[in-house]
Amino acid sequence: MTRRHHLFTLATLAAGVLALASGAARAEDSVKIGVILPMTGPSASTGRQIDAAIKLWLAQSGGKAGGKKVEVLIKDDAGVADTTRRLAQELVVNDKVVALAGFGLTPLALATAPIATQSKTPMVVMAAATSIITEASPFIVRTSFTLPQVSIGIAEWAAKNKIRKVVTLVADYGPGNDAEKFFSSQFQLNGGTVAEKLRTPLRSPDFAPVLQKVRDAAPDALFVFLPSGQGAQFMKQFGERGLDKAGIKLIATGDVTDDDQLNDMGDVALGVVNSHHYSAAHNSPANKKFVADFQAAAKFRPNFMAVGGYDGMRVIFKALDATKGAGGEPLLAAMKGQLFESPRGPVLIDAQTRDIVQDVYIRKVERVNGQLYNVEFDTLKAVKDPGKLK
Ligand code: VNL
Repeated sequence: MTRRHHLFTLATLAAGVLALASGAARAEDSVKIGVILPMTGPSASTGRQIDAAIKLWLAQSGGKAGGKKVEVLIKDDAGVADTTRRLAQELVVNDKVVALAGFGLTPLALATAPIATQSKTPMVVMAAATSIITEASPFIVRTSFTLPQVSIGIAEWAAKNKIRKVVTLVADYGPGNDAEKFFSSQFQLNGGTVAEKLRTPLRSPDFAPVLQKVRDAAPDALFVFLPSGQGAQFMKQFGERGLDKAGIKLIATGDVTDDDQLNDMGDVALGVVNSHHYSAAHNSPANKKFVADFQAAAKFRPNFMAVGGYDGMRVIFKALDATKGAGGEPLLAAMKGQLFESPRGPVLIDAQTRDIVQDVYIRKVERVNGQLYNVEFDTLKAVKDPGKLK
């Protein structure tokens, strides 16, 4: 080797070392959050809503927390649990994310829970709502809601409003089981009768046969829980089969009269009384600003999924502020006990259960300035998940 060649090699090496060092410095100045959502498939509206909410949060916060730049990696699991688990594994091992977030359906959250536990990665559930989820890993924090939490209010309202006999109809999986169980026991406790408990499959449900059974049973009301995205199709068939005209009142959780689809449901939705934790019509300055900013950016109305995503980002960012960007157990600890005003109203991340405590509203679908909204008319304050009071 010539002397000149030696010098050249040394210079190249030195440049390489420098580049590596500055690369490391850059990496230390940023943290990553891994978000897994159903961006395609039957629950794509949930992915679209949460994705838009995350982008709004990033724009408003400047994308920085704990003095670091926050990079959000969004992955599509198409609503398939095996894919969610694989993506979570990759995000933890390869991308070294400080937190996992998203989870559009209960089975997707449950499939990921062991990865959060093993890797000690905080996992923020922004959508899925079966009570048991937070017990699947001590690293899970929830910013959505639970079905027991929102099903009890409508059961009490029904019992107080001359509804004596009810048929229930739920999607046949975790959140549907929760809704059926907690609605029924609360309604029966208040003197009501549940004549029949009907279920439809999570995938490609056909509502015609169950609606015929409802017609035959002739209850005062039909109580319904279906996951976000199925409400419009259900409502259409409820109207087409003339159940509204047959004097069967429709009551539901707010998943059915979802703000994502409500405005296109037409007159059949008018007057439907339901209970939930968020309405785009919630009357507070914080919500008015949220809805205006969201609509300006995304060009559609935010629903309860968007608020779960927006608040989830807030919880992660405030925790990163507290840990100066560190992850693991300190980040989890900084999420517990957070208390703040959400667009939905006041919320608390319960330090013991890691689940959300929030107001639940009784609402009625009304036309406001030519658009359909869930108009809140009663409030149950600071409701804890009744699924955990066993
Ligand atoms: C779940 C619960 C999903 C409520 C939903 O929509 C919903 C779930 C996709 O836990 O799977 O509205």
